[in-house]
Amino acid sequence: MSQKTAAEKPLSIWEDAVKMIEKAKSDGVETVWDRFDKQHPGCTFCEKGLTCKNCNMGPCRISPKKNGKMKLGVCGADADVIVARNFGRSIAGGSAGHSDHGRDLVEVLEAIAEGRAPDYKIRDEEKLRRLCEELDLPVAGRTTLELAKLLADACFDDFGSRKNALGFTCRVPEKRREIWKKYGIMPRGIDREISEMMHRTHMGCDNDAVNTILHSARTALADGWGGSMIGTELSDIIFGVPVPKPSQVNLGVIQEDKVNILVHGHNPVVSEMVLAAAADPGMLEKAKAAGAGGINIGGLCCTGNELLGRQGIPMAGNHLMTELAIVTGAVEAVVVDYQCIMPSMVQAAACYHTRFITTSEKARFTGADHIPFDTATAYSQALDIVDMAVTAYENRDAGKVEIPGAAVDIVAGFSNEALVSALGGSLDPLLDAVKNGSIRGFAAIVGCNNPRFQHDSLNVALAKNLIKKDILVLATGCVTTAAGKAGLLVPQGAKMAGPGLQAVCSGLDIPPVLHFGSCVDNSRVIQLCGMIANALGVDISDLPVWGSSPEWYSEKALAIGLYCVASGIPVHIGSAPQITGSKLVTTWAVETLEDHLGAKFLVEPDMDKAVEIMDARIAQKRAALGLPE
Ligand code: XCC
Ligand code: SF4
Repeated sequence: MSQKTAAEKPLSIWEDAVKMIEKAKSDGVETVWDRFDKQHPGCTFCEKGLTCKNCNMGPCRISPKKNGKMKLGVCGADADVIVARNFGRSIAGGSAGHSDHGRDLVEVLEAIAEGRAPDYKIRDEEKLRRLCEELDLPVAGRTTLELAKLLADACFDDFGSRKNALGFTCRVPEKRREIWKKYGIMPRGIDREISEMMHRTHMGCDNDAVNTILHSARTALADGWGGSMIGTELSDIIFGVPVPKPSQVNLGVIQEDKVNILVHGHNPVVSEMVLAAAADPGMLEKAKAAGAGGINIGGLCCTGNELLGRQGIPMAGNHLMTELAIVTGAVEAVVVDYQCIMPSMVQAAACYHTRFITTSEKARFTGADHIPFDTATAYSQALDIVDMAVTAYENRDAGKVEIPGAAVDIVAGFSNEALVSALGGSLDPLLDAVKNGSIRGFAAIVGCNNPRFQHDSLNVALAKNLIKKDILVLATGCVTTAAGKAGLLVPQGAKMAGPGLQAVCSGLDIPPVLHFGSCVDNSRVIQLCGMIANALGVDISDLPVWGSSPEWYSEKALAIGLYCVASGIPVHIGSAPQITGSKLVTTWAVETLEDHLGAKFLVEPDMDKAVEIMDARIAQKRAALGLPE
């Protein structure tokens, strides 16, 4: 966002954000927007994906020569190869993030089974058994803990090199599996695909851009139907399947008279324990003695979404709100695990009494307090964390406290299980609504904020435009907070929807935008698409569905986009990835993929135009299925 646009309109559509951006200025706290202005406009080579740093003959930056031909890198790589390699490495990065998170859950499940994680338990035995059966594991006569071990082993196997297809690809419609086989993109092993992506993009390996793109798709599929799906499913088994429950969003959920602890990151393993420790009678006693009215746990980003969906904690904010939450001056501790945690939060916290506490060896921050979290000693370490927050409360400077905005009511915590049960036990009522046109289609809006855009403006505009067209929206990641603040996560929000969706929402008492969890929970979305496609006897690419990430910023969002496309779900994004330096790769992304995989990317920063295109495709798909408009 240039200085000029910044002067024209506020940096965020939310009053709580705008107030805190002002306060940050007067408190001398630098924010993401300040740094964005200093970085942009940036390097055009990099923006187009035309910089290669993959070896020490370079770095190379290539551009068109006067005669229209492209220069080559020192090794001879052309624009197509360099762009495809860079893109592939981004996909590997995003897939690694989700999947290594998934692996952490497998380790916890195994530790529970072996009695090494006494503070955790299996909260959903039924789902554990159901998954084991689905994966064709020998369940007969086994105890819960034996099943847990069996499932953990099966999931570990999915990370390796011994399989031809990941376990959960059993959920993929037959037609889609055939396409994957035809193009050689059936995901085999999660670590294998990621590692092979790194290998292929080393100097002197995969020098055919299309071939690299196809392996990128395979890597992303290993994320969606592998790492992310394992993360979601195992979290459900250990912490419970999300069911809808009331909660609240925005900075107003921070309570002036309480010890406020914000959990931030992605993995629920630490934050669930912190939530439990915050209810510890000894801690509450200590908080009272310090003059506080209690201990309040609020969420940021996806760890927040994990705990909101399962335990109903309120959400303080999404990605671009994370620094601003500290600026309220009323946060005693920010407890983080990994991913999407701005390094600047250490400095922001240092401007107040806030303790910034890291817990993962994979994500240490210089200057932070580090608690090396171990599932063997989880509860006592969580007590230590809460204790640090309570102690910090005594250092709070009342003069620096300002909590903007009133909390907004939401209903959150949908899952496929919860959806089916809201429908009375089967998907049929939903399918009927799709068939008779009261619901014209589905769109999953995924995550993220990006200071390129006015904060949350695209997320909210897109959601509102879609529901007006009777398109049911599933929200995951950071967009959930935006939808919540806009009043879209309550059944009354259906007033903003078209007549068909309005009727469905009031009949089922559900919001027009369903909180479907964190970013790894996009695995629920592809699973649902698989279920619907199977029920209709078609491929996922035949369904009237879309994915979208209007304000995407992260490699993980890119991986989600690509696994959706490779699964047959077209994906809209608000800004182009760094691939525009290659006409070939760009054309593949926005056109050619459709011919081969039945779905492609749409890049469109204007939400009115985007919805027009999305709507037209939904109409087309409905017609092809013989459904009325
Ligand atoms: Fe990160 Fe998941 Fe994006 Fe939010 S939404 S900015 S990835 S926290 Ni997934
Ligand atoms: Fe340059 Fe080739 Fe090395 Fe990349 S791999 S830095 S293009 S020489």
